[in-house]
Amino acid sequence: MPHTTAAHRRRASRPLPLVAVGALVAAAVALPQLTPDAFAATTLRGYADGRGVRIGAAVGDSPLRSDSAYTTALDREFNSVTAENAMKWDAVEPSRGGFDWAAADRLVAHASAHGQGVRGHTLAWYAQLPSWLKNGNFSASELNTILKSHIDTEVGRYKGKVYAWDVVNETFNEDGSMRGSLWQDKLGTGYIANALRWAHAADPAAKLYINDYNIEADNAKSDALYALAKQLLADGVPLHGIGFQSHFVVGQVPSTMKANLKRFSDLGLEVSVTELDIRIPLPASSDELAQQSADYKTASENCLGVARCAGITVWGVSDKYSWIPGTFSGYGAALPYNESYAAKPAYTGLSNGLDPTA
Ligand code: 9MR
Repeated sequence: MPHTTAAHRRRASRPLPLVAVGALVAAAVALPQLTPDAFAATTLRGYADGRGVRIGAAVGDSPLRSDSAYTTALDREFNSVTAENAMKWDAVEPSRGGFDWAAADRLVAHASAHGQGVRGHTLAWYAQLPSWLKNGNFSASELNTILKSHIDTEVGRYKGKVYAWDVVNETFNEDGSMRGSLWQDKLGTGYIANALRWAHAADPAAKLYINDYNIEADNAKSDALYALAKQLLADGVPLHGIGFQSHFVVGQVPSTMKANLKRFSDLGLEVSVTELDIRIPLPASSDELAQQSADYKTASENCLGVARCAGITVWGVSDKYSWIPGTFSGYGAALPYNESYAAKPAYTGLSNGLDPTA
């Protein structure tokens, strides 16, 4: 998607009236083709296109296949998608060397049909590992081979179709120490540089990210990530971006978020909000929904106000399928659409965050 050119920005920020569009399409073979990203400026993706950034949503395979209200909202509003689960290790390589691409391919095909980019999620993570891998008791050298082969195969398969990969996910504890995981415990911190190098070799054009939660504020965890990122860059490792998941509680967008994202951007790295949702204790009051709207605006502006912000992804489209109630008992209502696909105040907050004139 040509989302950064000045010509594109001009085209997308001033959409033609429908009558004029019709006349153009009828009259002109030689005029530039209308592209799928020329969406009404008043949709989220219209605003994002106008700014040359991504507005994404995490997509579940089940609603993608079965819920047309879901796909209607997804395709109207978002110019980027992330596989909520379909590209994780347990989904893709359920047995050693035995790959199942069905759900991941479905999402990539859907994205391509709807003018959406794909964020790849995720390659080296402690969770959602298949049991053959978790319980295999592999030596360090075997594990190294297994990780390389998984990355070669998955990144290679989607070469040119995934614009950014969360290569490494959730690798720190809250106090900034390295989190124990299959990879960390057996391979040491060096697995991170290796994973990034292997991913880069498999798709040199994809932007490669380290992604984590509770790193939005300036704190011990983000300090540790900052030090690691700086070291990786000094070592010439192909790290291109930091993903700030941004799973927030209503009223608690960290006050240091923008300055914190800026320090990573100042290293020359892209910054992206990758999993934004803002949970509310249920039932949500109208005051809380209004606060959530303000929080969506603040969180998106905290990224978009930083030079190298590449975009914002929300972790789901509607409250109907959000992971929040299943994990945080008593909380929910975290996304821009409610369970019946009515836009909530949060939608307006996000939209205003993307609209440079709001
Ligand atoms: O939303 C995902 C949920 O459907 C899965 O059950 C869960 C399993 O770990 O993972 C969720 O997505 C996580 C993401 O991959 C990484 N950051 C935290 C997200 C929420 O748990």
